[in-house]
Amino acid sequence: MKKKIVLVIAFFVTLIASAQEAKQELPLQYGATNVGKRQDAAMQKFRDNRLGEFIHWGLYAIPGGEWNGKVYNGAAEWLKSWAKVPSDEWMALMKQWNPVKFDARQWAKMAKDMGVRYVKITTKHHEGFCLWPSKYTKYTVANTPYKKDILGEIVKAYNAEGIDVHFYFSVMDWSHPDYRYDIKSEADSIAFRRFLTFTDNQLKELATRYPTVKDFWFDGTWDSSIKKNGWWTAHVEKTLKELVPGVTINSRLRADDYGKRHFDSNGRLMGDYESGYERRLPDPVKDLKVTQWDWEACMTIPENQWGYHKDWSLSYVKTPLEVIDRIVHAVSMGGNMVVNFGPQADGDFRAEEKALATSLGRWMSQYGEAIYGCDYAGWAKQDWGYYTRKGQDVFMVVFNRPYTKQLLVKTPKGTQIVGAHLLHGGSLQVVETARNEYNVSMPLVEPGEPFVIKLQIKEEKGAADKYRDALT
Ligand code: H79
Repeated sequence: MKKKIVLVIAFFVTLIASAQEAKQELPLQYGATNVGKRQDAAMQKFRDNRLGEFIHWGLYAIPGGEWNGKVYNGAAEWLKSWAKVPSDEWMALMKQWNPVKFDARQWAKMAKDMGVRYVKITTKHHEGFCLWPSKYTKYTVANTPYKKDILGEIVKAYNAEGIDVHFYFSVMDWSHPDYRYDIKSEADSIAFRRFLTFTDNQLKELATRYPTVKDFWFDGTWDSSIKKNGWWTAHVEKTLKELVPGVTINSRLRADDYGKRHFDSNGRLMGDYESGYERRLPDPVKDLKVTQWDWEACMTIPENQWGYHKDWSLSYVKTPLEVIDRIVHAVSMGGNMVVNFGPQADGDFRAEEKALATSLGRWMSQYGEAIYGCDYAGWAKQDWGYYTRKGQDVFMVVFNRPYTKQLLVKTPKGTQIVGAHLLHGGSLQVVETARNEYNVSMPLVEPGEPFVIKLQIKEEKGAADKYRDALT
């Protein structure tokens, strides 16, 4: 009798659960295109690169945050909006676009020395000025005193250094008369259709002129006009993937049938990686859900300046160690980090950025083994810093020195530590203090900077499988 009741209850529980599941699953025409993480070689390369350089370069570098004698503290690339400058007046800056010190090979060398494996360059920011000679607008480098195809030179020089080039592209375009923030009438709808065709043309132009492009990173996609045209974002993703085999696309481009952005109405990531982490990072303990998908964060060196701003004293400027902390933090949670640079109007980098690049390069050349190709380790976070993992190698990146001189490590069930050594240094003592708990001793001579310990581990079969499951 009891057994019967249990069976009946189980039947109804299953029925209710499957009914709920069926209710939750909305049929979508323009939802996610991938099931889980992409595992092809191009995506693997995107992921293994881990560290990128963002470059914001456009007309906004000329005023550098100042308009008619007033300095605006907001992001310099938004100055046109802060100072309410009409488009024709803003575009008159093109007459001053003559970056005589621009040397793409020098930029690429700086990037290489910094240890970045890819660059994300603003082909066109919200202002509408194109760094390539686009056929579809007059607002391009071709119509400036400088004339030359800046983007083409960048692609060539960075590729020659073995650095992947990703294109930043703002859909929102303040220079285009057909752009609409919302669609409120038939006339808006017709104008915005023309705008989407213009954008399609520009994107096809970029994909065909620069076929080595590895990624498109869309921005300026939050307006209602775009949310009401989710079909178009799916169409862009599809078209670019047909034109450029292996190309990766960020989630920020995408809206689904219902205008839901980044994640579709069924909760699935759209595009190939989540790109919502702008100037912020997931919590390393509470937000482990991010390890389920690919993601990329981006950061500024001052609080919020992407384009060149003449006065960096108006906000806090991060130190090289704080930048390195964010890079490691991202990788430890299975993400990439892109560090932003805003070159000057003359084509050179400001002294602070050059100094940061040098510091970053020094650390990456020493400890890059714990960054490139590394992923979330799946071990419980400890106070001394972050874990990263590549295959059987688990790295401890130590940012905080304990007075106890012992670094606590808790391993997952079935995982043993059999050795530890300082990267580029000697072996360190490991003491098992409890089941799955160890003390790894601090090096006798402290490196005086965040350093890396490489652990040798032994895993029972089940433990390794569990780790692999976490990656899929
Ligand atoms: O290119 C850099 C920034 O210029 C750009 N993305 C990075 C990589 C960026 N800045 N802000 N944003 C993206 C999001 C902007 C949101 C806002 Fe608004 C714009 C807040 C206020 C104005 C749009 C309008 C959203 C809310 C109101």
